[in-house]
Amino acid sequence: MEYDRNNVFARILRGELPCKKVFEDEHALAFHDINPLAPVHVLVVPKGEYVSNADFSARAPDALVVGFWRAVGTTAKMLGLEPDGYRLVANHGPNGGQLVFHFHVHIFGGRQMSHRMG
Ligand code: DGP
Repeated sequence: MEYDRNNVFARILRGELPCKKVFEDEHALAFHDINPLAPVHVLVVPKGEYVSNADFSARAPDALVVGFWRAVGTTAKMLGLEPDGYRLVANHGPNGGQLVFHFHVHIFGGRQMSHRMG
């Protein structure tokens, strides 16, 4: 699938749409999900045009891959989720339930997660 430059996360990254920002650096932006599924539900998106994890892991420069995952860890820590733990999810394609086609990782926290997966 080709990257759509007008997807909502691209527009948030360009500042065209508002978001409740948690963390930002040169590699990533983290903000609260508009439709939270847990007491804490934050999305981390890399800065760059990547449709999915397959696209990101294949094409992103090494520094961006490392910087992105560091930003995920920093964001979880800033949210105070470290001691009790949290869940990371990345939906990929139709079977994964991906709705926004700009690669992102969900951070869920603030309660015991109820399913092992799926
Ligand atoms: P998915 O692509 O299935 O991993 O989920 C996309 C998530 O993005 C979904 O939980 C809702 C969230 N979302 C969609 N539009 C917006 C938006 O405009 N702002 C924010 N903050 N979140 C959004």
